[in-house]
Amino acid sequence: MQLTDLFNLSLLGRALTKAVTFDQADGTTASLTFGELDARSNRLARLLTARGVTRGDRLGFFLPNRIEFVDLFLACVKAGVIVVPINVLYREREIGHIVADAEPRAVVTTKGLAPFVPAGAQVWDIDELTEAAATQSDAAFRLPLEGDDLAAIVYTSGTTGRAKGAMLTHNNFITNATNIVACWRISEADRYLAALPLFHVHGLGNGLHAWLMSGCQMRLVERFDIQRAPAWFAAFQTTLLFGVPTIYVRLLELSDEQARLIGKQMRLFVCGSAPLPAHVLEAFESKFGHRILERYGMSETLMNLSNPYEGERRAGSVGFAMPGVAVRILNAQGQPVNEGEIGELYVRGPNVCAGYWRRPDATAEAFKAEADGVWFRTGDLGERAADGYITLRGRGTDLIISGGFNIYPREIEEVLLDQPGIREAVVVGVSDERRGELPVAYVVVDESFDEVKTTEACRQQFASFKVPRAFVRVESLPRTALGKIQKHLLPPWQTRS
Ligand code: MLC
Repeated sequence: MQLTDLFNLSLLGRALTKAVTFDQADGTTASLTFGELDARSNRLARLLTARGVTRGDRLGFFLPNRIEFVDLFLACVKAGVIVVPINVLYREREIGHIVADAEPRAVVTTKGLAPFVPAGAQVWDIDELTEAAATQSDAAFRLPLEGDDLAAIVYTSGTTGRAKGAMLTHNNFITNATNIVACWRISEADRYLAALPLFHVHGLGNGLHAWLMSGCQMRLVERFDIQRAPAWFAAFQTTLLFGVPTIYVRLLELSDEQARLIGKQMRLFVCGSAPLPAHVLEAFESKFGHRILERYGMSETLMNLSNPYEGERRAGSVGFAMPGVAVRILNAQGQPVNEGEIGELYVRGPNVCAGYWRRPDATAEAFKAEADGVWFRTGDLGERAADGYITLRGRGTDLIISGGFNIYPREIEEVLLDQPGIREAVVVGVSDERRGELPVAYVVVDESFDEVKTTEACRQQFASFKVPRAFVRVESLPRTALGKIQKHLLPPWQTRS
C-alpha cells in the first residue's frame, strides 16, 4: 500500500466534500474540496515529473503553513518524491547542512524565505511552481510505489551537533494515521484546527494525515496565535486541536467565558512533543471542561504511546502503546526494569523509521538487535505503573525542548566556542512557564567576549528558539575527574524579572 491509497479515501471518496479553509494573501479565506485538492496535486505531480524530479529524488520544503504546502506534499507522495521538510525558523547554517546531506533536487520556498537558503542550492519559488502547474493535466496520477518507499526524510538534531535525517516510509505514516484516527475517534464529523507547523511530524504525520484519512474538515492557519485563536475556534466551530504544551499554556490566558464557549463545541484536545505539566492539564480542565489527551511520539517513530480516549487520561502519564507498537523499558545493563523502576524506553513496530539517511553509524547506535527483533532506542527515560500506564521521567540525552521545538546543546556549544573571547561553553535548558524550557549558556570568557555580538552571531546562524536567552559568566565549568561537564552543578540561573 502507498499513502495515496489512504488519502484517496477522501481525495476520491469524498471528492465533492469541503476539505479545507485557508487564508489568502488578500486577507480573505478560501475553501477547497477534496476533489479540487486531488486535481491540484495531480497537476503538480506532472510538473515535477516534467522537470525530471522522479521516484526517490528528494525535494526540500522550506515553507510556512499554506495550501500550496499541502498541494506539493500530495504531489510528492503521488510521484514517489521524498519530502524533506525544513523548519521555517532555520537559517543558512542549519539549512545548508540539510541540503548538503539530503541533496534535494531543489528547495521549494517563498520569496520571503528564499534569502535564507544558502547559495548553491537550487531554489524554486512555490508561487511560480503553482503557476507553472496550471497548464498540466489534472487527470489521475499514480505510480506503483511500495509501502517501504521513503515518503519523507525528517531532520532531527543529533547529540553530535548536526541533524540527522530520519527516513520515514509510506508504511510508517499509514500505520500512524490509522492508529490515531482509530484511537482518538477522528471522523468526518470533526473540524480540525491545523495550527502546528506542517514541517514537523506532529503537524504533518498526525494533523495532515488524520485529516486526509478521516475526511474531516481542516482550517489551516499559518501559525498558532493566541490573539486570533478565539475567532478561529468560533468561526470554524473547531472540534479537534493538536497542540504542544506552549499552546495550552497560552490558551489558559483566555477569559473564562471564551474558554467556556470553546470548550462547549470542542470534542478533543491532544497534546505532545514536550511534557505537559500536570498543573496545566488540571487548570485547563477546570477552565475549558476538557481533559487534554497527552501522547508521546518522536520524529523517528511517529506516535508511540497515548492516553486512552475513553478511560483515565492520567496527568503526567503518556498512557499505553499504540496498536502494533511494542515498548520495553531497559536499565543501563539492557535488562527489563521492574514496575515502578525507571529505565530507557525502546520501541519496535511498523511506526519506526527505516534508519538515518546516509548515517549507518547513527543508525547502528540507535537500533538494538535482540532475539525478537530490532528495537529503537528512544533516549527517553520512563517507568511503567502496575496498571500499565507509562510515565516519562526525563531524558538520557541533553535535549532541550522549547515551545515544542528541539534544541541540542552541542550544536550551540560548537558555535559558541568559535566566538571571540569564549574559552568554554555549555548550554542548558532552564524551565520556563510558557515555553517549557529556554536555552541558557554558561561561559568561561576573557576580556574580548562581547555578549551583544555573540548573540548576534547566534541569531545569524540559528533559528531564533536556539539563541541562548542569557550568558552566565562563570570562573570555570564544574567537571568530573575525567573532564566531563556536570551540568547539574552549574549555579542556578535567575529567571526573567
Ligand atoms: C514560532 N515562531 C514561529 C513559528 N512558531 N515563526 C514562524 N512560524 C512558526 N510556525 C517564532 C516566533 O516568530 C517568535 O520568534 C517565537 O517563535 C515565539 O513566538 P510567540 O508568538 O511568542 O509564540 P508562543 O506563544 O511562544 O508559541 C509558540 C508556538 C511555537 C507554540 C506557536 O513554538 C510552535 O508552533 N511550536 C510547535 C512545534 C512543533 O510542532 N513541534 C513538533 C515537533 S514533532 P522570536 O524571534 O520572536 O523569538 C515531535 C514529535 C511528536 O516532537 O509528534 O511528538
